[in-house]
Amino acid sequence: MSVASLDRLRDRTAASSTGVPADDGAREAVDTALQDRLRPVIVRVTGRTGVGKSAILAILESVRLDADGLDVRVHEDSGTDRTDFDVLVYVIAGAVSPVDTAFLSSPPGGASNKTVVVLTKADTLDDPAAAAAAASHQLERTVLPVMGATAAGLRCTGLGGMGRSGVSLVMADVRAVAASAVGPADLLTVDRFLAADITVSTRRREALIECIELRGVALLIDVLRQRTAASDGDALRELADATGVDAVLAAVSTAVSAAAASRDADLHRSLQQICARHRQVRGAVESYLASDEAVAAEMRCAALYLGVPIETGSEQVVVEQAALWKQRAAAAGDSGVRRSALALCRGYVRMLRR
Ligand SMILES: Nc1nc2c(ncn2[C@@H]2O[C@H](COP(=O)(O)OP(=O)(O)O)[C@@H](O)[C@H]2O)c(=O)[nH]1
Ligand SMILES: [Mg+2]
Repeated sequence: MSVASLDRLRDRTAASSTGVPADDGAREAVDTALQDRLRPVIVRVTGRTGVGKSAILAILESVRLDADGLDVRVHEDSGTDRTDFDVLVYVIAGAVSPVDTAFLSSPPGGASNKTVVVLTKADTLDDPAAAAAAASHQLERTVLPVMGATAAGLRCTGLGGMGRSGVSLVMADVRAVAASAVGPADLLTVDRFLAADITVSTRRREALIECIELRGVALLIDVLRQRTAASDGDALRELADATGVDAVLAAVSTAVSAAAASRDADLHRSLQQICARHRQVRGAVESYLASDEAVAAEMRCAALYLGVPIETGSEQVVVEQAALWKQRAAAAGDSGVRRSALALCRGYVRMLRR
Protein backbone atom coordinates (compact mmCIF):
# COMPACT_ATOMS: atom_id res chain seq x y z
CA MET A 1 0.00 0.00 0.00
CA SER A 2 1.49 3.32 -0.98
CA VAL A 3 1.39 6.18 1.45
CA ALA A 4 0.26 8.39 -1.44
CA SER A 5 -3.20 6.86 -1.62
CA LEU A 6 -3.58 7.26 2.13
CA ASP A 7 -2.49 10.89 1.83
CA ARG A 8 -5.12 11.37 -0.85
CA LEU A 9 -7.75 9.99 1.49
CA ARG A 10 -6.60 12.38 4.23
CA ASP A 11 -6.68 15.35 1.85
CA ARG A 12 -10.10 14.48 0.48
CA THR A 13 -11.49 14.04 3.96
CA ALA A 14 -10.09 17.41 4.96
CA ALA A 15 -11.49 19.05 1.81
CA SER A 16 -14.95 17.60 2.30
CA SER A 17 -15.16 18.88 5.83
CA THR A 18 -13.56 22.30 5.50
CA GLY A 19 -15.55 24.97 7.27
CA VAL A 20 -17.98 22.54 8.81
CA PRO A 21 -17.16 22.40 12.54
CA ALA A 22 -19.19 19.25 13.08
CA ASP A 23 -16.78 17.41 10.84
CA ASP A 24 -13.70 17.83 13.02
CA GLY A 25 -14.62 14.54 14.63
CA ALA A 26 -14.79 12.82 11.27
CA ARG A 27 -11.44 14.21 10.18
CA GLU A 28 -9.84 13.20 13.46
CA ALA A 29 -11.31 9.72 13.20
CA VAL A 30 -9.86 9.30 9.69
CA ASP A 31 -6.48 10.66 10.85
CA THR A 32 -6.39 8.24 13.77
CA ALA A 33 -7.30 5.31 11.53
CA LEU A 34 -4.52 6.31 9.11
CA GLN A 35 -1.99 6.74 11.91
CA ASP A 36 -2.85 3.26 13.20
CA ARG A 37 -2.38 1.89 9.71
CA LEU A 38 1.11 3.40 9.44
CA ARG A 39 2.51 2.85 12.94
CA PRO A 40 5.55 0.54 13.19
CA VAL A 41 5.02 -3.20 13.53
CA ILE A 42 6.01 -4.16 17.09
CA VAL A 43 7.63 -7.54 17.66
CA ARG A 44 7.70 -8.35 21.35
CA VAL A 45 10.19 -10.96 22.61
CA THR A 46 8.86 -12.36 25.87
CA GLY A 47 9.63 -15.18 28.28
CA ARG A 48 10.92 -15.82 31.79
CA THR A 49 14.10 -14.07 32.98
CA GLY A 50 17.23 -15.91 31.93
CA VAL A 51 15.64 -18.07 29.23
CA GLY A 52 17.76 -16.45 26.54
CA LYS A 53 15.55 -13.70 25.13
CA SER A 54 18.44 -11.30 24.48
CA ALA A 55 20.08 -13.66 21.99
CA ILE A 56 16.77 -14.10 20.16
CA LEU A 57 16.37 -10.31 20.13
CA ALA A 58 19.87 -9.94 18.65
CA ILE A 59 19.00 -12.43 15.90
CA LEU A 60 15.79 -10.61 15.01
CA GLU A 61 17.55 -7.25 15.03
CA SER A 62 20.20 -8.56 12.64
CA VAL A 63 17.72 -9.12 9.79
CA ARG A 64 15.35 -6.94 7.82
CA LEU A 65 11.83 -8.17 8.38
CA ASP A 66 9.51 -7.30 5.52
CA ALA A 67 6.47 -5.42 6.77
CA ASP A 68 5.15 -3.98 3.53
CA GLY A 69 7.06 -0.74 3.98
CA LEU A 70 6.25 -0.28 7.66
CA ASP A 71 9.01 0.09 10.25
CA VAL A 72 9.58 -2.95 12.44
CA ARG A 73 10.58 -2.51 16.10
CA VAL A 74 11.73 -5.47 18.14
CA HIS A 75 11.87 -5.26 21.92
CA GLU A 76 12.30 -7.55 24.88
CA ASP A 77 10.35 -7.81 28.14
CA SER A 78 9.79 -10.45 30.79
CA GLY A 79 6.12 -11.01 30.17
CA THR A 80 4.79 -8.68 32.82
CA ASP A 81 4.17 -5.48 30.90
CA ARG A 82 1.04 -4.98 28.87
CA THR A 83 2.41 -2.99 25.98
CA ASP A 84 0.71 -3.35 22.67
CA PHE A 85 2.36 -5.49 20.02
CA ASP A 86 1.73 -7.03 16.62
CA VAL A 87 3.82 -10.19 16.89
CA LEU A 88 4.79 -12.08 20.03
CA VAL A 89 7.90 -14.25 20.13
CA TYR A 90 7.63 -16.37 23.27
CA VAL A 91 10.92 -17.87 24.41
CA ILE A 92 11.29 -20.97 26.53
CA ALA A 93 14.38 -22.97 27.52
CA GLY A 94 14.49 -26.49 28.94
CA ALA A 95 11.20 -27.83 30.24
CA VAL A 96 7.92 -25.98 29.79
CA SER A 97 7.03 -24.25 33.08
CA PRO A 98 3.52 -23.63 34.41
CA VAL A 99 4.23 -19.91 33.87
CA ASP A 100 4.71 -20.60 30.14
CA THR A 101 1.54 -22.67 29.91
CA ALA A 102 -0.47 -20.03 31.73
CA PHE A 103 0.91 -17.20 29.59
CA LEU A 104 0.34 -19.00 26.31
CA SER A 105 -3.12 -20.28 27.16
CA SER A 106 -4.33 -16.67 27.05
CA PRO A 107 -1.66 -14.55 25.37
CA PRO A 108 -2.31 -10.79 25.79
CA GLY A 109 -3.27 -9.85 22.17
CA GLY A 110 -5.09 -13.13 21.51
CA ALA A 111 -4.78 -14.76 18.09
CA SER A 112 -2.25 -17.56 18.04
CA ASN A 113 -1.08 -16.70 14.51
CA LYS A 114 0.55 -13.63 16.06
CA THR A 115 2.66 -15.84 18.32
CA VAL A 116 5.86 -17.74 17.56
CA VAL A 117 7.15 -20.03 20.32
CA VAL A 118 10.85 -20.91 20.38
CA LEU A 119 12.77 -23.37 22.52
CA THR A 120 16.20 -21.81 22.77
CA LYS A 121 19.51 -23.06 24.22
CA ALA A 122 19.01 -26.11 21.99
CA ASP A 123 22.80 -26.50 22.14
CA THR A 124 22.43 -27.69 25.74
CA LEU A 125 19.93 -30.44 24.85
CA ASP A 126 20.75 -34.00 23.80
CA ASP A 127 17.83 -34.18 21.39
CA PRO A 128 16.45 -30.70 20.58
CA ALA A 129 13.92 -32.02 18.04
CA ALA A 130 12.42 -34.41 20.59
CA ALA A 131 12.37 -31.69 23.27
CA ALA A 132 10.65 -29.29 20.89
CA ALA A 133 8.12 -31.98 19.92
CA ALA A 134 7.35 -32.63 23.60
CA ALA A 135 6.95 -28.89 24.26
CA SER A 136 4.73 -28.57 21.15
CA HIS A 137 2.54 -31.35 22.46
CA GLN A 138 2.31 -29.78 25.91
CA LEU A 139 1.56 -26.28 24.64
CA GLU A 140 -0.59 -27.48 21.74
CA ARG A 141 1.25 -25.30 19.24
CA THR A 142 4.42 -25.47 17.16
CA VAL A 143 7.59 -24.94 19.17
CA LEU A 144 10.75 -24.26 17.15
CA PRO A 145 14.09 -25.42 18.60
CA VAL A 146 16.97 -22.98 18.15
CA MET A 147 20.53 -22.55 19.37
CA GLY A 148 19.93 -18.90 20.16
CA ALA A 149 23.37 -17.85 21.37
CA THR A 150 25.17 -19.72 18.59
CA ALA A 151 22.94 -18.25 15.91
CA ALA A 152 23.33 -14.77 17.40
CA GLY A 153 27.11 -15.23 17.46
CA LEU A 154 27.05 -16.15 13.78
CA ARG A 155 24.68 -13.37 12.78
CA CYS A 156 25.84 -10.26 14.52
CA THR A 157 28.32 -9.52 11.78
CA GLY A 158 26.86 -11.66 9.02
CA LEU A 159 28.51 -15.03 8.81
CA GLY A 160 31.76 -13.43 9.96
CA GLY A 161 30.60 -13.97 13.52
CA MET A 162 30.68 -11.79 16.60
CA GLY A 163 29.95 -13.00 20.12
CA ARG A 164 27.73 -11.34 22.68
CA SER A 165 30.52 -9.26 24.13
CA GLY A 166 31.85 -8.29 20.75
CA VAL A 167 34.33 -11.16 20.49
CA SER A 168 34.59 -12.15 16.87
CA LEU A 169 34.88 -15.73 15.75
CA VAL A 170 38.43 -16.58 14.74
CA MET A 171 38.14 -19.35 12.17
CA ALA A 172 41.91 -19.94 12.25
CA ASP A 173 41.50 -21.00 15.88
CA VAL A 174 38.59 -23.28 15.05
CA ARG A 175 40.72 -24.88 12.32
CA ALA A 176 43.63 -25.28 14.74
CA VAL A 177 41.36 -27.05 17.24
CA ALA A 178 39.98 -29.24 14.45
CA ALA A 179 43.52 -30.18 13.45
CA SER A 180 44.44 -31.01 17.06
CA ALA A 181 43.90 -34.26 18.93
CA VAL A 182 40.77 -32.92 20.68
CA GLY A 183 38.26 -35.78 20.83
CA PRO A 184 34.56 -36.17 21.71
CA ALA A 185 35.38 -36.61 25.42
CA ASP A 186 37.13 -33.21 25.46
CA LEU A 187 34.02 -31.55 24.04
CA LEU A 188 31.59 -32.83 26.66
CA THR A 189 31.94 -29.85 28.98
CA VAL A 190 33.50 -26.39 28.85
CA ASP A 191 35.94 -27.37 31.63
CA ARG A 192 37.13 -30.44 29.75
CA PHE A 193 37.57 -28.44 26.56
CA LEU A 194 39.57 -25.75 28.35
CA ALA A 195 41.71 -28.39 30.06
CA ALA A 196 42.50 -30.28 26.82
CA ASP A 197 46.19 -30.37 26.02
CA ILE A 198 46.33 -28.47 22.72
CA THR A 199 48.27 -25.52 21.36
CA VAL A 200 45.32 -23.10 21.06
CA SER A 201 45.48 -20.93 24.22
CA THR A 202 42.82 -21.13 26.90
CA ARG A 203 41.89 -17.52 26.28
CA ARG A 204 41.35 -18.22 22.61
CA ARG A 205 39.27 -21.30 23.38
CA GLU A 206 37.15 -19.23 25.77
CA ALA A 207 36.62 -16.68 23.03
CA LEU A 208 35.32 -19.40 20.70
CA ILE A 209 32.82 -20.57 23.33
CA GLU A 210 31.86 -16.99 24.10
CA CYS A 211 30.99 -16.54 20.48
CA ILE A 212 29.17 -19.73 19.45
CA GLU A 213 28.92 -21.90 22.61
CA LEU A 214 30.71 -25.21 23.10
CA ARG A 215 28.24 -27.09 20.93
CA GLY A 216 28.80 -24.64 18.08
CA VAL A 217 32.56 -25.21 18.33
CA ALA A 218 32.03 -29.00 18.37
CA LEU A 219 29.76 -28.84 15.33
CA LEU A 220 32.24 -26.71 13.38
CA ILE A 221 35.08 -29.10 14.24
CA ASP A 222 32.96 -32.00 12.95
CA VAL A 223 32.27 -30.22 9.69
CA LEU A 224 35.92 -29.27 9.17
CA ARG A 225 37.11 -32.79 9.93
CA GLN A 226 34.56 -34.45 7.69
CA ARG A 227 34.90 -32.06 4.77
CA THR A 228 38.52 -31.05 4.74
CA ALA A 229 38.01 -28.96 1.59
CA ALA A 230 35.17 -26.89 3.11
CA SER A 231 35.75 -23.12 3.09
CA ASP A 232 35.12 -21.06 6.23
CA GLY A 233 31.89 -19.85 4.63
CA ASP A 234 30.71 -23.42 3.90
CA ALA A 235 31.43 -24.55 7.45
CA LEU A 236 29.72 -21.53 9.00
CA ARG A 237 26.72 -21.99 6.70
CA GLU A 238 26.42 -25.59 7.85
CA LEU A 239 26.57 -24.51 11.49
CA ALA A 240 23.97 -21.80 10.84
CA ASP A 241 21.68 -24.48 9.33
CA ALA A 242 22.15 -26.66 12.41
CA THR A 243 21.11 -23.84 14.76
CA GLY A 244 17.51 -23.88 13.49
CA VAL A 245 17.57 -20.10 13.08
CA ASP A 246 16.15 -20.16 9.54
CA ALA A 247 12.86 -21.73 10.65
CA VAL A 248 12.54 -19.14 13.44
CA LEU A 249 13.17 -16.27 11.06
CA ALA A 250 10.70 -17.68 8.55
CA ALA A 251 7.99 -17.99 11.20
CA VAL A 252 8.56 -14.48 12.57
CA SER A 253 8.72 -13.10 9.07
CA THR A 254 5.38 -14.69 8.15
CA ALA A 255 3.79 -13.32 11.32
CA VAL A 256 5.18 -9.83 10.60
CA SER A 257 3.85 -9.87 7.01
CA ALA A 258 0.47 -11.05 8.25
CA ALA A 259 0.43 -8.26 10.84
CA ALA A 260 1.27 -5.69 8.18
CA ALA A 261 -1.43 -7.01 5.86
CA SER A 262 -4.04 -7.05 8.59
CA ARG A 263 -3.46 -3.32 9.08
CA ASP A 264 -5.34 -2.73 5.82
CA ALA A 265 -8.24 -4.88 6.98
CA ASP A 266 -8.33 -2.90 10.25
CA LEU A 267 -8.14 0.40 8.38
CA HIS A 268 -10.97 -0.53 6.05
CA ARG A 269 -13.14 -1.70 8.95
CA SER A 270 -12.53 1.59 10.80
CA LEU A 271 -13.26 3.61 7.68
CA GLN A 272 -16.56 1.85 7.18
CA GLN A 273 -17.52 2.63 10.76
CA ILE A 274 -16.50 6.26 10.29
CA CYS A 275 -18.63 6.42 7.12
CA ALA A 276 -21.63 5.12 9.01
CA ARG A 277 -21.25 7.82 11.68
CA HIS A 278 -20.18 10.79 9.57
CA ARG A 279 -22.04 11.33 6.32
CA GLN A 280 -19.81 14.22 5.23
CA VAL A 281 -16.74 12.03 4.74
CA ARG A 282 -18.63 9.22 3.08
CA GLY A 283 -17.72 10.36 -0.44
CA ALA A 284 -14.01 10.61 0.33
CA VAL A 285 -13.89 7.28 2.16
CA GLU A 286 -15.93 5.42 -0.41
CA SER A 287 -13.83 6.69 -3.28
CA TYR A 288 -10.74 5.53 -1.39
CA LEU A 289 -12.24 2.08 -0.69
CA ALA A 290 -13.07 1.75 -4.38
CA SER A 291 -9.52 2.65 -5.47
CA ASP A 292 -7.31 0.03 -7.12
CA GLU A 293 -4.99 0.15 -4.11
CA ALA A 294 -7.71 -0.45 -1.55
CA VAL A 295 -9.27 -3.25 -3.60
CA ALA A 296 -5.85 -4.88 -4.01
CA ALA A 297 -5.19 -4.52 -0.28
CA GLU A 298 -8.54 -6.15 0.55
CA MET A 299 -7.62 -8.93 -1.84
CA ARG A 300 -4.28 -9.52 -0.10
CA CYS A 301 -5.96 -9.65 3.31
CA ALA A 302 -8.55 -12.09 1.99
CA ALA A 303 -5.91 -14.36 0.42
CA LEU A 304 -4.03 -14.36 3.70
CA TYR A 305 -7.19 -15.07 5.68
CA LEU A 306 -8.11 -18.01 3.46
CA GLY A 307 -4.51 -19.18 3.09
CA VAL A 308 -4.60 -19.11 -0.73
CA PRO A 309 -2.20 -17.56 -3.23
CA ILE A 310 -3.25 -14.73 -5.54
CA GLU A 311 -3.12 -16.14 -9.06
CA THR A 312 -1.72 -13.98 -11.79
CA GLY A 313 -1.34 -14.87 -15.43
CA SER A 314 -3.43 -14.83 -18.55
CA GLU A 315 -6.77 -13.06 -18.73
CA GLN A 316 -8.43 -16.46 -18.78
CA VAL A 317 -6.84 -17.48 -15.48
CA VAL A 318 -8.03 -14.25 -13.89
CA VAL A 319 -11.56 -14.68 -15.27
CA GLU A 320 -11.69 -18.24 -13.94
CA GLN A 321 -10.54 -17.09 -10.53
CA ALA A 322 -13.14 -14.35 -10.42
CA ALA A 323 -15.86 -16.88 -11.25
CA LEU A 324 -14.51 -19.41 -8.78
CA TRP A 325 -14.50 -16.94 -5.87
CA LYS A 326 -17.93 -15.65 -6.76
CA GLN A 327 -19.18 -19.22 -6.54
CA ARG A 328 -17.37 -19.84 -3.26
CA ALA A 329 -18.80 -16.66 -1.79
CA ALA A 330 -22.31 -17.81 -2.70
CA ALA A 331 -21.69 -21.22 -1.16
CA ALA A 332 -19.93 -19.97 1.98
CA GLY A 333 -21.67 -20.60 5.29
CA ASP A 334 -19.20 -18.56 7.33
CA SER A 335 -19.41 -14.78 7.03
CA GLY A 336 -15.62 -14.29 7.23
CA VAL A 337 -15.13 -16.75 4.38
CA ARG A 338 -17.89 -15.10 2.35
CA ARG A 339 -16.44 -11.62 2.86
CA SER A 340 -12.96 -12.83 1.87
CA ALA A 341 -14.23 -14.74 -1.16
CA LEU A 342 -16.03 -11.60 -2.32
CA ALA A 343 -12.88 -9.52 -1.82
CA LEU A 344 -10.94 -12.01 -3.96
CA CYS A 345 -13.63 -11.94 -6.63
CA ARG A 346 -13.60 -8.12 -6.64
CA GLY A 347 -9.82 -8.12 -6.80
CA TYR A 348 -9.73 -10.44 -9.82
CA VAL A 349 -12.40 -8.40 -11.60
CA ARG A 350 -10.33 -5.27 -10.94
CA MET A 351 -7.22 -6.98 -12.35
CA LEU A 352 -9.15 -7.50 -15.59
CA ARG A 353 -10.06 -3.86 -15.84
CA ARG A 354 -6.50 -2.61 -15.48
N1 LIG B 1 24.15 -22.41 26.10
C1 LIG B 1 23.38 -21.37 25.82
N2 LIG B 1 23.27 -20.34 26.67
C2 LIG B 1 22.48 -19.31 26.36
C3 LIG B 1 21.75 -19.27 25.15
N3 LIG B 1 21.04 -18.12 25.10
C4 LIG B 1 21.32 -17.47 26.24
N4 LIG B 1 22.17 -18.19 27.01
C5 LIG B 1 22.70 -17.81 28.33
O1 LIG B 1 21.61 -17.73 29.23
C6 LIG B 1 21.80 -16.62 30.11
C7 LIG B 1 20.61 -15.70 30.06
O2 LIG B 1 20.50 -15.20 28.74
P1 LIG B 1 19.72 -13.85 28.41
O3 LIG B 1 19.61 -13.77 26.94
O4 LIG B 1 20.34 -12.71 29.12
O5 LIG B 1 18.32 -14.16 29.06
P2 LIG B 1 17.06 -13.18 29.13
O6 LIG B 1 16.92 -12.76 30.55
O7 LIG B 1 15.90 -14.04 28.73
O8 LIG B 1 17.30 -12.06 28.19
C8 LIG B 1 23.10 -15.95 29.70
O9 LIG B 1 24.10 -16.43 30.54
C9 LIG B 1 23.31 -16.43 28.30
O10 LIG B 1 24.68 -16.51 27.99
C10 LIG B 1 21.88 -20.39 24.25
O11 LIG B 1 21.30 -20.44 23.16
N5 LIG B 1 22.70 -21.39 24.65
MG1 LIG C 1 17.63 -10.10 28.43
